[in-house]
Amino acid sequence: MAPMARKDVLDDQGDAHLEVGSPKTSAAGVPAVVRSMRMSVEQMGVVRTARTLLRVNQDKGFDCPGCAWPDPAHSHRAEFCENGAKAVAEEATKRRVEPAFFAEHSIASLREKSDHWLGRQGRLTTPMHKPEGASHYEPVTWERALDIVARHLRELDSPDEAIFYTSGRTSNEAAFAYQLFVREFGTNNLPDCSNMCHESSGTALMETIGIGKGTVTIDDLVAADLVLVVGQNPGTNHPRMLSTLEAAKDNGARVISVNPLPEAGLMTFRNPQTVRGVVGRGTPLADRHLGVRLGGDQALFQAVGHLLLARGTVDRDFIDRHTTGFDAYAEARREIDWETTLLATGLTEQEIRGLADEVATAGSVIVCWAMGITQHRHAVATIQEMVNVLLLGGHIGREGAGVCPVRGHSNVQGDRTMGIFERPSAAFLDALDAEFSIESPREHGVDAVEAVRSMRDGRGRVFFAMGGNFVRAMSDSDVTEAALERVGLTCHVSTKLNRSHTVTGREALILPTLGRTERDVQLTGEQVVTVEDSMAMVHASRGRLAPASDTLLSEVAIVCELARRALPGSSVDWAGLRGDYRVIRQHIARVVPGFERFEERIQDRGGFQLPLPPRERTFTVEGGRARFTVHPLAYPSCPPGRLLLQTVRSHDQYNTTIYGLDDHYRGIKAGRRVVFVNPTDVSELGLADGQIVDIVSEWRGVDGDDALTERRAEEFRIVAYPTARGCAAAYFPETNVLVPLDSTARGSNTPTSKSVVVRLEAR
Ligand SMILES: Nc1nc2c(c(=O)[nH]1)N[C@H]1C(S)=C(S)[C@@H](COP(=O)(O)OP(=O)(O)OC[C@H]3O[C@@H](n4cnc5c(=O)[nH]c(N)nc54)[C@H](O)[C@@H]3O)O[C@H]1N2
Ligand SMILES: Nc1nc2c(c(=O)[nH]1)N[C@H]1C(S)=C(S)[C@@H](COP(=O)(O)OP(=O)(O)OC[C@H]3O[C@@H](n4cnc5c(=O)[nH]c(N)nc54)[C@H](O)[C@@H]3O)O[C@H]1N2
Ligand SMILES: [Mo]
Repeated sequence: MAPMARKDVLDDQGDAHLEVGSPKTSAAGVPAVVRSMRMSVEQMGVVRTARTLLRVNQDKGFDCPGCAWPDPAHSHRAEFCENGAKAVAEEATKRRVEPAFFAEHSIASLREKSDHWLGRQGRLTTPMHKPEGASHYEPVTWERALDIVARHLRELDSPDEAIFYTSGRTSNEAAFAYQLFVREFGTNNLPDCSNMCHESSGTALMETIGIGKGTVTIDDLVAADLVLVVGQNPGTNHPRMLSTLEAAKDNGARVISVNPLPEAGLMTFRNPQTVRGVVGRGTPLADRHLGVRLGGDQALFQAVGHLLLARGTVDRDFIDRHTTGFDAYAEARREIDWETTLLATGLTEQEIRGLADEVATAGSVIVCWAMGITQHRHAVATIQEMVNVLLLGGHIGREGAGVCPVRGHSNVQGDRTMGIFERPSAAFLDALDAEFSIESPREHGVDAVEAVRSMRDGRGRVFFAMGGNFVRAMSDSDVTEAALERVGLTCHVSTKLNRSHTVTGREALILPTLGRTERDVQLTGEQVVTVEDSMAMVHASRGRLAPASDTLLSEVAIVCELARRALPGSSVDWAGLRGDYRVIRQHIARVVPGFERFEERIQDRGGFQLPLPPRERTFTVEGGRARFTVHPLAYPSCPPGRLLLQTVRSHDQYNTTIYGLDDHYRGIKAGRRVVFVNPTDVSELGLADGQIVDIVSEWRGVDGDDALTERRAEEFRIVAYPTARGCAAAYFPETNVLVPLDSTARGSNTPTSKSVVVRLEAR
């Protein structure tokens, strides 16, 4: 294992030039658009920039590869945001990584480079192969590359020795073909980025309301009386959500942010698309900000539940007709231990009562959340407590009310709908088997964490990735890297170079593919793909740009060609699927509920919405009722002298892709190795603002009684910052080395990226 050389990281990340300014109190506005154009023009040139950005989220254009926030239902104006523009520029860049690049750079030398440097090299153009024992990747033909994968798969003792990862940009068509191939091959080993992301939401919602997705639409948000934004930073990660929140506010909604950090986008929003945003002072978005302690949300929502019950402001009719478990819940919430509640939340009783009053008096309430909630040990319980509070007021299946887990990757929700799941339902597999005359395995496969264990322990022998950057995205970087190095073959279908290409099995392949912005031409002509957004709207996406290289194959083509080689006697017409994606959609229409008349319905500009039964108060849980659930109070404990660290995104990154080294809204310039700490904690720890420290994580096992293990991330600069007391924040992926593999959420197995016990060691 070669840990990233510090020197290179310092040179490249320019931390020597790091500047810390004061955090911003408003987001977006003109400077944001100017900044994004600068990056676009640098990567694409002026003409390509204008031509490309005009197509984003447009009729006959492509779906933005940025986030999964939906397009406004009735708007004919294309919405465009700074970070969407960056995501497009990253893909549409004119820079190229050609075979000569790989001849010049050994794999070992690429491994010394930072994520930022790797991404900046440009688009991958040619399939590349690292033969066993070689130090460099060499160009290889598609035929030979796919034969190599097929050979490795054939040589396994069991299909379960292969692992097939998916990131969340893969289209519905590619995802469907991929999971079909994997299941016909004989395994459910389909981990995906969702395992590290919203898995806790899926688990929690499936158990309580019968569907693992959100229940609201954009129109609901605009119609809501009260929107809670909990554990989410939309100013950076879902900038278009701010326009929706602004519309909601114009309509009289109140917005409350619950977050250990006072994130700029929620404090004031300067909408670049309105006159008020450009010349005015912007819209103050959050009416209240609750600076909760990391992991304090379960305690907060239990307290709100208690207060609503005490006031008697509950929707008795809804509870009686549509729920189960109310009596047990009411009994569990009858008493409240204020001391523990205040300790867990870090809030005052007055703040908590204030929140409960708002919920009690609002006619319709929506709770939005993202990684601040899902990446904790008790994430599933926390989400279910939020559901409890909504159920108390009948805030599901009513206009302007419901749950809104805000998804990350632009098609992560669609990939799951298409069957990218290690624990598929029997109904799904039955339908798949009937459609294709195959026999899918019924045994569950591995998720992302189990995939690492499986490779670490020598069971997983082939790692195939449809997109993403697994070694950087996963927790416990050193363990994950060592696991990948044990396998016989690593194979990545990718658009851009990343660190996962440098941490190889004995043999390795990089298969370059089309991005969503590019034209996809197959035998029957130009193809259309589809995606599903965070609100279950499915719509078409048409790539418009010329492909980055003539040699690229689409993800669908790669899957189909691989399947033809790996499954010689297959009953599936793989060439037919590749030649005409409409054929894939016909299959999807017959296998996946809600996709009837698929082809016809994607002709509409806005696409169509998949059925969300809870909107009609139909709950596909036992007894047809939504479930109240009872959970013992949990919150992360942190020994004295230690801090609870969350790992977050800066404004200049997309997950493991580092666009630049600034975090504008948090006042950081030209560097990423910073750790944000409350000023009082800084001085109580005997440290100083600006001091350079190592961050050392301390892990004593799931139950806290194992022997202590430590993990270290070196050379971070302390930035005194108004985060909740006892809490700290630093950027991922640099800090993924600190998150222990076994530290995961109960029930969803999601790494606890927002809750790592650390100490800061002066250097
Ligand atoms: N530009 C850009 N857009 C993106 C991404 C990107 O990297 N860059 N990533 C995409 C993906 S895959 C995803 S999943 C989403 C992620 O979107 P977010 O979830 O917004 O991303 P994070 O940066 O992880 O921010 C977590 C937020 O939760 C808060 N938080 C942390 N812990 C707690 C807690 O215990 N309680 C509460 N109440 N709050 C807490 C943090 O302070 C922070 O504001 O964004 C998507 N969109
Ligand atoms: N510590 C910590 N770790 C985290 C998180 C955290 O908050 N903290 N967040 C987690 C979350 S929410 C997520 S979703 C995961 C993200 O995990 P991943 O999805 O695995 O990671 P990304 O960085 O989004 O993947 C970027 C790579 O995807 C490839 N790519 C981009 N577009 C395409 C495409 O269209 N097709 C193909 N085939 N490849 C493409 C490019 O090669 C690029 O380098 O990370 C997780 N890891
Ligand atoms: Mo995500």
